[in-house]
Amino acid sequence: ANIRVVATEPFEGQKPGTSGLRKRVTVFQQPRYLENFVQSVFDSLEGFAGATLVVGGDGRFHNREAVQTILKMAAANGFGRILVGRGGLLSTPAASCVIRGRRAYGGIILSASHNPGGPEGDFGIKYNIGNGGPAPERVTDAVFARTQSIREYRTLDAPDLDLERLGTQRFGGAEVEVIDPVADYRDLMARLFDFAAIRAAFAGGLRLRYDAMHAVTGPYAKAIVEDELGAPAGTVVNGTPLPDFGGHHPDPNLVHAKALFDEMMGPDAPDLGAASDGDGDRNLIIGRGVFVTPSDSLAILAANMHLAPGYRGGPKGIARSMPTSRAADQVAERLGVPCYETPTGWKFFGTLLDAGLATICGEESAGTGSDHVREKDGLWAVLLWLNILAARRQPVLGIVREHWRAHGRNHYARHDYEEVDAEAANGLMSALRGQLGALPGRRFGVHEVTTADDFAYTDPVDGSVSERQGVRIGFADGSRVVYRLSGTGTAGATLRVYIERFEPDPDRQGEDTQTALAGLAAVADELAGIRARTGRAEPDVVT
Ligand code: VG1
Ligand code: CO
Repeated sequence: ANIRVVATEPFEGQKPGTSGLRKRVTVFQQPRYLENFVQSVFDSLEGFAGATLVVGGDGRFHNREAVQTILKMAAANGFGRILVGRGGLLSTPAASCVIRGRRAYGGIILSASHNPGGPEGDFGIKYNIGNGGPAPERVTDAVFARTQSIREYRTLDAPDLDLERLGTQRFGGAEVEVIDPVADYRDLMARLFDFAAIRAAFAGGLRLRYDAMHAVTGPYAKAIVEDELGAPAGTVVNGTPLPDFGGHHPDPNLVHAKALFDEMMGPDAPDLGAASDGDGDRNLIIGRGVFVTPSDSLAILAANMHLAPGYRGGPKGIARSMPTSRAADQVAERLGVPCYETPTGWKFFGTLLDAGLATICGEESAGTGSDHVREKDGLWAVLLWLNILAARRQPVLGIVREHWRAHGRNHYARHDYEEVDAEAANGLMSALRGQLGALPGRRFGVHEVTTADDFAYTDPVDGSVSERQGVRIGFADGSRVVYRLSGTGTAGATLRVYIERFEPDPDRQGEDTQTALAGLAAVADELAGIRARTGRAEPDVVT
């Protein structure tokens, strides 16, 4: 096969966001668009000649075409060995697991996560470094700079590779190995969790419903939960990955996983309901009759993870993204371990995990993970919950209530205003930033502002600084409202408003979250002028 150098010109807007470059499929289908980005990644890296690259994606529309393009470019750019999941599939956490376990130089993951797929849907690509985690900002900044000056890319003149045939094939100057996308990951899970105890729990009647949302986790969940742990066939629903996710949003929240929610609130609800997103890094947890907010799930997992063999000593530290509720902080305090507050996006957890400062990390957006990989991991969170249920032999509701009683309850909700006019959204944020100095001391009904700032983060390990990560307003009673704009959307702007109120009194912890937060939500609107500036009376999604 011959290496071909192809002339190209820069495309505008190839700037990676919270998690890689995400655009409409039609944007990625433009000739040279994907090639430019991939070549810009390779141009920003050093010393990978002969090294190993991992490639895989969530199976969405355009995944196969993109995988073929990347294999040819990786071979032409001098990688010695490329590992690709069969069919071009790898969940995001499995890709992280393979990069680490096989000591690869890095990996390319194709996904737009929870965004819809199909010809009219979204596509995405991101680069992960050798620790298995998303490239830090210094790398993504270099890639973006390169996309603005790129003039040529390198590819292989070769027929498409057979992605269904397991094993090694020669490909230009490189070797491509098609791997089972599940095997490495399943082995890792078996080392972390008490599979025998979970198996016994299933045999004793424990019931799980796992909604894979026609996304990438189907094969993983079936192999592990049904085949390995003995849950009855049919435990995993929507288990076949489809290029358009069956026409749904593969977003595991109460809106898009409504059927699961209804089942869990119904008369014949199983013990645990779970779902994961397009690329398998998010998790939704619902107990019989109780939705567990992702922030609470993080806290409860942190408080109970010592029950799993892989985490016997409990966490060395806990990390959460800034907008995530402070439920995890209560656990850290109780355990006497540090709690880190990072900007939104998993890339900020990497240094803490590498340095052994944190064992478990989480985000309010249904992301939880640990130092076993360097991505959030949806199925991992479900298995940890199963391990805890098997060890404690208590219903989810009981575990949640006990947790609140011991640590207090953090009522929490996120209000999303989607596809807002970008100018209006930016105007809202700059107006907020403009009044930060004047806010402390102001009263909104019973709520008095005590602190107001724009979150800036200094990484405690490498000292890198990330500014303007979201506006935080703190109130006298410990409540909090956070505002930020999404970095993963592909159309207009998405305003996210995060609302949190701490309730220490066990007699009042049963209150409905929306009721408990209604007053603060009104303050959040008044403070930022959401209605007035965006013309929206209601959020599109509340999670
Ligand atoms: C969102 C979430 C963030 C998450 C990111 C990627 O980002 O808020 O917590 O890390 O998606 O998740 P943003 O910038 O839109 O708020 V995934 O599962 O889409 O890779
Ligand atoms: Co995801």
